[in-house]
Amino acid sequence: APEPEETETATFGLGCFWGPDASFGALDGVVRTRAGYAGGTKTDPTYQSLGDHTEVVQVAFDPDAIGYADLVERVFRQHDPHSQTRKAQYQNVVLTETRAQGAALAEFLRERGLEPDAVGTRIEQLSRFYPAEAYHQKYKLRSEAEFMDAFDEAGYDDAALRESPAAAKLNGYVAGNGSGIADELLAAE
Ligand code: MHO
Repeated sequence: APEPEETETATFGLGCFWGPDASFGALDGVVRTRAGYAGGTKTDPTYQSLGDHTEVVQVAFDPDAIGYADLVERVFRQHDPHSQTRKAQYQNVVLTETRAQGAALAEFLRERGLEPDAVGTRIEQLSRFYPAEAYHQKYKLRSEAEFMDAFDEAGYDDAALRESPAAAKLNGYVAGNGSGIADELLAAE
């Protein structure tokens, strides 16, 4: 399928980033995913030295194919907004990147009767996103030697794999999130 000319990014944390990397990567309209760290103040966090940051996934999506509100819907289906974990690393967080995203999120919460002050979910503006180490990107896909060989043979390095729309879909697929891949493949036929 041809890549959309314009994508928008959305960033959120739902515990260990391996899972949402795969489940959101599988969605139709999600073009790319990046596992990373955000929401804290430490400069240049790493997995071993995370500081006050949270594991997050940043998805690049085609706004003509899937809306920010659809993504938010799924974020709130995948966690309980009435609880939160103590450890910053695994907190549920929505990090808005634009005023429009902030407004769409506020609208979603209002419709659900969720008072922003009463929900456990952190809701903040994204200040900076730090991509995680290569071995955390497309984590599930990395254990599939035959798929990884195919990317190697096609000349993909770690950064290319992280940014690859095909890798995002396959990562979702091998993790058991099938939906997006059939449509993508059929569209390419
Ligand atoms: N408990 C998980 C967390 C990994 S995730 C990148 C594990 O170590 O297998 O935080």
